[in-house]
Amino acid sequence: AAKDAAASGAGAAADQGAPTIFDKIISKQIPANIIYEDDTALAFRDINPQAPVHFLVIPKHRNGLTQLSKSNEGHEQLLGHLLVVASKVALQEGLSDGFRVVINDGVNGCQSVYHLHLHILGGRQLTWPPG
Ligand code: IU
Repeated sequence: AAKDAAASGAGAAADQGAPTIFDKIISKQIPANIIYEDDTALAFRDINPQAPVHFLVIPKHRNGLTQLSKSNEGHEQLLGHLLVVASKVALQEGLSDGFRVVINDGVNGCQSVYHLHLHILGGRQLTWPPG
């Protein structure tokens, strides 16, 4: 349903919150190191990497998902797709020994860009717990 809404153009109207820099990355107004793209998702390298491999997976149409805590049942297909893309691209990036997927939500989660995004980190032994 989320995909259909995005394809029909309803996504833009459904989006809440101000545009972010990710909109300009999606529209290619500003360059990013894009490593995967399909109809609904985009993956690009994080500009400030925290691991040898650090990329973001984002929905092309935000569909109200400024952050994960705005999600509802209507987002299930999109959220599932983003996780599958994260895994596929992680393997494409050589992370066969493992990796981490992070979603920062809100102020306490240290979210800085209010367009839902998954961080995928790998290429070294990560530690736990995170900061
Ligand atoms: P956060 O979860 O909202 O804190 O993560 C935002 C990420 O977006 C952060 O890791 C930034 O380095 C990254 N980023 C980017 O890759 N390109 C940009 O133009 C901007 C932020 I602004």
